[in-house]
Amino acid sequence: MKEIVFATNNKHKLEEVRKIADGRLQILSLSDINCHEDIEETGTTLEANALIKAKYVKDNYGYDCFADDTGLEVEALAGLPGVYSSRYAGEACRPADNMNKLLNVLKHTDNRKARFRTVIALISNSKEHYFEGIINGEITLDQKGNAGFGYDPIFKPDGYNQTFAELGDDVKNSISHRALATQKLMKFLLKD
Ligand code: ITT
Repeated sequence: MKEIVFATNNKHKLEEVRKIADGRLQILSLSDINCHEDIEETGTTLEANALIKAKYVKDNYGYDCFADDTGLEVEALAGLPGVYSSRYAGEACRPADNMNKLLNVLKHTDNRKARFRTVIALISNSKEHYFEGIINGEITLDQKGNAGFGYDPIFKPDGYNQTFAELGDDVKNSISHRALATQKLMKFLLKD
C-alpha cells in the first residue's frame, strides 16, 4: 500500500484524515517518522503554510508528504481570521479563547456567513500539488456540542441545524472542508 506522511501536530486532523482515507493509503504521522520539531508557519496564505510543512518533511526526512492548512474565513471580517485562525486570540491561546473572541467581535453583526477552507499541499515525486476544500456555513450565537475540535462548536454548515460539534465525526467527515480536500488528494494519489 502507498505510504505517505501527513505533516501535522494536530491529532484531530490526523484522525479525521485517516478515517476519510479509510485504509486506502498508509498515512504516517510525524511521530511515526520521529519528527518532533515545531515547524514554524511563517506564510501569509494557507497555500504557503501548507507547503512549508510538507516541504520541511521532504527536505529533512526524505518522505513524500502532504500537509493541511485550514482557516475559518468570516465574510463580515473580510476573510479573517483565515490563515491566522489558530492564534486569533493571541499566541498559544486555547480554542475557547479564539471562539469567545470571534463571538464577541460578531456580537452586533447580522451577517454571520463564514466558510472553512482547507488547502492540502502535497510533495510527491519532487513535484508540488494543491487540493482545496471549502464548506459554507455560519457562525452561531454561542458554542454548542462537544465533538470535533477548534471552531467546530460555533460553525453550522449550510443545510444543517446543528454545529459540526453537535453533528459529530461521521457527518463532519462526509461533508467538511477537510473531507473535500482529502478526497481530491486520494483521487490523485490512487489514480495509478
Ligand atoms: P498543524 O498546523 O500542525 O496541522 P494546527 O492545529 O496548527 O495543526 P491549522 O494551522 O491548519 O492547524 O489550524 C488553524 C486553526 O483552525 C486552528 O485553531 C484549528 O483549531 C482550527 N481548525 C482547523 N481545522 C478545523 C476544523 O476542521 N474544525 C474546526 N476548527 C479547525
